[in-house]
Amino acid sequence: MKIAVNKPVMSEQLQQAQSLRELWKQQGTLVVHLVSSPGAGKTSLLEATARHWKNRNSMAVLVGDIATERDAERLSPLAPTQQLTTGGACHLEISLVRQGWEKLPARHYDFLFIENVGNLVCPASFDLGEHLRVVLLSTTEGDDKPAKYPKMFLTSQAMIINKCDLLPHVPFSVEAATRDARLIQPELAVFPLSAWRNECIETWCQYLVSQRQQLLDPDHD
Ligand SMILES: Nc1nc2c(ncn2[C@@H]2O[C@H](COP(=O)(O)OP(=O)(O)OP(=O)(O)O)[C@@H](O)[C@H]2O)c(=O)[nH]1
Ligand SMILES: [Mg+2]
Repeated sequence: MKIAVNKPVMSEQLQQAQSLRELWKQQGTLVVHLVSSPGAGKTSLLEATARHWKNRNSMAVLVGDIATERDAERLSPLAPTQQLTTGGACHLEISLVRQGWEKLPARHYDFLFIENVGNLVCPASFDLGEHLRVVLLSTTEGDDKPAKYPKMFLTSQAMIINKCDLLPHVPFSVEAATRDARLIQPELAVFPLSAWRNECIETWCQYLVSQRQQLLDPDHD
């Protein structure tokens, strides 16, 4: 028996992600999904971003981890934060993101950050309703990672190269990592910085502001 399929079958998860993406846009929120291997500096980048903005832009954070609430404890003094504990799963899914978002104290933020579980593989396959996916690579991981984990770089719009304060001490070429990543994703915006030393955080924050402006007003220059 043949079954005629006249429209693409979209998974329930993808539909949920798309409708949340649209809702968040209508509310004026740019949703940024941060992915990286464990320890690349996702939470440190969010701490630096919140400190840079202080209260100039409102932001909230949903932070995913396999166990513990440690990242939420770090971020809560700086911004409304919900910890999403996956209980063993190596990535976040949209249902958990939605539950966390519903527990935030307010519905409207300029920026909502989702920090995924540290993992350069599985999170690449899950749409969390974000408008912008940002992959972090740190200088201690080796500049070969974009070529070895291409899907994460292919599905991202920006790449942070973190821990640049360590460049004098580690064999890492920003040029090689950027070249390999752009072979996979030519449109990738690249931000070398140091979250710990607070270096080049302003450039990253300006990029976020311009991305939000573009989302809300695509005709704006
Ligand atoms: N030297 C240096 N260390 C950094 C920098 N950013 C983060 N670190 C350190 O790297 C370690 C991991 O940073 P986190 O911000 O916890 O990294 P993460 O990606 O959130 O880690 P997971 O949530 O466990 O995946 C911490 O010891 C930070 O102090 C940086 O720019 N330079
Ligand atoms: Mg973290």
